[in-house]
Amino acid sequence: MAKKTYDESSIVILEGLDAVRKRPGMYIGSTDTRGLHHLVWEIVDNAIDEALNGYGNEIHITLNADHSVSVEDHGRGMPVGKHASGKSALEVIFTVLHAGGKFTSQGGYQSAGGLHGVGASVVNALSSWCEVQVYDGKNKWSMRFEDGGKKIGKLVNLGKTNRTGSTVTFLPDAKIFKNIQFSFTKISERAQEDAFLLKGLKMIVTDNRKEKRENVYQYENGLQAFIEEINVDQNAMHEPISFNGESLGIKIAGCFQYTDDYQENIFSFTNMVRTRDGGSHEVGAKQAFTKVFNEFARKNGFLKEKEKGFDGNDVREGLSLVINLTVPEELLQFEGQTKEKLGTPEAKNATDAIVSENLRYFLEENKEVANTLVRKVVKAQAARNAARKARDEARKGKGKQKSERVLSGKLASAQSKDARRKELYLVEGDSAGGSAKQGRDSKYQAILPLRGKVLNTEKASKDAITKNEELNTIIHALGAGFEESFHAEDSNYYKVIIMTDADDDGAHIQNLLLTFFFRHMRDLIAKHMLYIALPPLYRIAKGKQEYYLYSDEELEDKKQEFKNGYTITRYKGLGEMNANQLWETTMNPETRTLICVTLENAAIAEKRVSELMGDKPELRRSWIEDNVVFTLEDDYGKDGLNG
Ligand code: TTJ
Repeated sequence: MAKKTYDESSIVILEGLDAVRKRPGMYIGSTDTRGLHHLVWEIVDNAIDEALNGYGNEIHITLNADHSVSVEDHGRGMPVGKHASGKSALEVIFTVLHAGGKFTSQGGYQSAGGLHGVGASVVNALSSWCEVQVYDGKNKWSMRFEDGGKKIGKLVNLGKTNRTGSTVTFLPDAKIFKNIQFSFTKISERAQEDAFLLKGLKMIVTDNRKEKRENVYQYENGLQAFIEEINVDQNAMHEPISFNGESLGIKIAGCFQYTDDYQENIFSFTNMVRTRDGGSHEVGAKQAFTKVFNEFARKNGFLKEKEKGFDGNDVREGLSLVINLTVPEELLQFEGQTKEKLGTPEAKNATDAIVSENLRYFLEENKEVANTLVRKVVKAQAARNAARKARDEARKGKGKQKSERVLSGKLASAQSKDARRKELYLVEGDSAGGSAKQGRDSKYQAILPLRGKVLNTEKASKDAITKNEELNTIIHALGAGFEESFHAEDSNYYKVIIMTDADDDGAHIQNLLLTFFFRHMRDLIAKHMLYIALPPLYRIAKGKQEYYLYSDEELEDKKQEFKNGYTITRYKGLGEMNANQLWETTMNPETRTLICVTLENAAIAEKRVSELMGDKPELRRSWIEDNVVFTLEDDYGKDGLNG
């Protein structure tokens, strides 16, 4: 192949859009609901960028009745002029894969921060159709693509206009995405987050699919509004404290507030993009909190000279903190597989400096609040020391008798000592529990059958929880502590798998268990150690062929394929499968499908847990759908499962 040199300003990966369709996961991570929403973020980020540059402060996101989505901004309008290639710039934006860059009026690609997505062309490639409208203040232009980005007609002039802006509408391709239902809640939350971060930005999210709904977000002091939202159901210990500053060329804005809870909520952003995996700015902020609290405690006699200082975890119990950095292009650096971790080394000291200065000032100026906060930190430190001591003793064997007594009976434990490979199955009902015990890989898989309903921990006291037989067994089986002393890495099992029937009762049990883990062992979810097993809904057989099917769509497909002469078994519950079938379909790591439970937005999700426990099953179901992100353990594994 002939070597070519590319001008830095126009890095173009010369691949067709079909490459995106062949391996969508490479571009958008997955083809589950997370991947589906990634398409929306991609388009919205472009509109936000324009607002961030000062052009237009209103963005509409509309879920249309035909399941397409429209994003409209009031910016300058995407460029429609001829590009060097002879095509219109608009066509290039939607049909050429760019190395992450953004189109500039000069016709090159501007690096938009490394974190920004993959470009509008990827969205186009994964859509059944995609339509673009541009208003440039003189003319209205339009262009349409179908079937994965194939241009239909030319750039069309639709007449005169004096408005400016861009609108993109697309319908995700149902051949690529298993489910093309957008979540109004998820999109609203993201839009609200953008409005929190960009002062004055108005985000309007409209759902026109069934009953019309609309959310409008706009804030003058967004970071404070963000903190208030996070802490809405908590007892705040003081007013939210907002701060701003600049250090080492980096602008830092933030807000924090302590509640009497033990949970720590840190949200960090860089140039408007969420840095989910933290990075140097979070390290700097944490460093500042630890340092300033220790300083203050020593200065004011809360810590004696010889006493050991607080560690970071003590200081951050009950802290809600949001920081938003504006980092100049030349300093920007992201790390990690998903590039959601800030790498910029300067951001650490810069954030430390600004946070320290403001926190110090706050503590000095509000002595009474400061004293209450330090006393809370002292308590956290004492609790942590006590918990560590108890764990050490339990390991040395002192606590062993007790936990063995508790564990006797129902739990069938696994033989291996390698916690990282061990799995704990929580199984609905004694009969499925029995099959699971027979069918399992007893070296690595432990089984705990759950009888009847699980305790609703939303309303239960700590005492009631530890007295509850099932929950107590879970706590002791994991052996990693409880509530503030819970440490996922100490767990005896690195996968906890909830296995219930695929019916309403099963969904209810899932909910109760999720609530328990969410409230009392949240770290297990944060560390991606909690899973839901997906048992098949049907078995279809024809002659010697047999398939297990996990959805109605899969069943329809198979029926079409077989045409006739097949038999279908509908599984109403796990109990209808024998031990062997249960192993093959739901427990064998080679063939099973697990859904990993992750927290998209822990704080906002927590708010919903309270709402959902109002005992309305519909609410519960939609809470789970909207707030807990179910990611398949291996998104591509499943495709090969039935074929
Ligand atoms: C580029 O330089 C000329 C003026 O406009 C600049 C630009 O790219 N603006 C722009 C892009 N505004 N809005 C977009 C945009 C909006 C949506 C909804 C989707 C996409 C892919 C881009």
